[in-house]
Amino acid sequence: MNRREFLVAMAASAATSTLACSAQSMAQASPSLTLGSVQPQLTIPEEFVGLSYESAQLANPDFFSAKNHALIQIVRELAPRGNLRLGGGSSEYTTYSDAAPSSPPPFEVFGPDTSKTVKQGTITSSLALRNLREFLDATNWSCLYGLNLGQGTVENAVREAAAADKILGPRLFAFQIGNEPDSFRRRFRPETYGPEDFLAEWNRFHAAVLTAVPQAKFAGPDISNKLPYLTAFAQEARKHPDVILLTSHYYAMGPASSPEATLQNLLSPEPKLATLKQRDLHVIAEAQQTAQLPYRMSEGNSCWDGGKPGVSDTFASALWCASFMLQCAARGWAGVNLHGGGNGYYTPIAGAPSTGFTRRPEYFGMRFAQRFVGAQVVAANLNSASPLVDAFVFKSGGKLELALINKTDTAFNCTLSSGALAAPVLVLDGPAIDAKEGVQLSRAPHRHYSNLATAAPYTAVVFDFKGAITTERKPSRR
Ligand code: BDP
Repeated sequence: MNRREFLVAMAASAATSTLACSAQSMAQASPSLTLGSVQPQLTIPEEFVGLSYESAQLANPDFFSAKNHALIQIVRELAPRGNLRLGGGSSEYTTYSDAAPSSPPPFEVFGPDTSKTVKQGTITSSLALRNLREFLDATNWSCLYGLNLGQGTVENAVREAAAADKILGPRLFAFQIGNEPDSFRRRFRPETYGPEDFLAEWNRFHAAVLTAVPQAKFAGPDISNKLPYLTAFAQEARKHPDVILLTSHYYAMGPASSPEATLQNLLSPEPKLATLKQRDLHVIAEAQQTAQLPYRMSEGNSCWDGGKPGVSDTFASALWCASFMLQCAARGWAGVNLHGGGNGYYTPIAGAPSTGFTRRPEYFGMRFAQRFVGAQVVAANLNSASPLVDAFVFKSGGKLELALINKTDTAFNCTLSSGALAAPVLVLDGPAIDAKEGVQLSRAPHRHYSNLATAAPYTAVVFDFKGAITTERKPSRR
């Protein structure tokens, strides 16, 4: 922390450690927000926001293409920079060909991919890669590119990697080898398949790709939920300077058919069916430590097996998404790729070139998180509040901002002490928690500073702080 950051941190902590919040419920002890110091090492990276699509979507070269103006517009509006991850279940069924497509695309859009989707035989062509490059240039996004390990040959992976490297150029962030290899067992591999077997295969593909593309960079292991694979991969990554990122997936609930995959569960602090439990988060931190690498949640969403209607496509998913993404940011994760495609229930962007595209509720939750890109995390602890209210504090351009996410049906009031004043600047709201339309992210109607910060029922609000917090000075350490 440099001197300036130290001063801001001290000002923040001295002036706001006594921020007192009070809920409307008189029965409850008055909630309080305690701030610690600014964490300059936790700066939200420029490409924090990400989308994830099925590799099979590349079988239609017109989808990710400069011609798809509507999608370009919507992606640019989501984030001026971001990361597009290509992979998913379908990536284990695709092959690559340098030849021009000999027949029309098998579909216009692909997705959602569920356990029942027919994924056989999609082909990624060099035309699709050239169009993808133009799409990435137009959106200013990078690409995390998945190769087929489950059912593909090493020769085909090498051809595909060489073409992707040449065509995508600087837009290619890294390759991933295999999608959810921890689920290969009893699907593409025998009963006994485990992390060591995966690493042996990964090494074979990795070495072959490097022979053809010596400058290639890699991320992984892109697992579903079996963390021993991440631990083993992190050990292996130490040997390979070209591995630049650790990745795994997260679904808050699933499968979609489970009666427990409900809207209320999605909003709870730890959904019962979550594929990654909070008690296991330390395994990710340890893997990062072992490999000395950043970590990215490279695929995930509200509910696996394609999402749940009435949950994944509602305003609840927007509040979940805003809260989840900011939690990931506060942990120092490099980014989050929300999975989607087609007209799936959980896709943040739905539609097709021929019908146009729509912004689903979750899209606005992502934009809420995007607002804090570039900001530094400020340690914050909301005590005695409902577990359904989250508070995050960030420092950006010398100013502090508070994000309050109220996932309850009652208003949440936060009284600020020490002369601090806050004004709402941005509000994420919707007509009802289960509304599928009408979700919006808009400027707060009145930028009025007061010592009371209020988040209406089911809203996420960004507040700007002023007053004692930014004016207080500490003596210099010189
Ligand atoms: C993941 C797959 C992805 C699916 C998703 C789901 O990687 O392709 O779309 O599950 O079931 O395991 O929704």
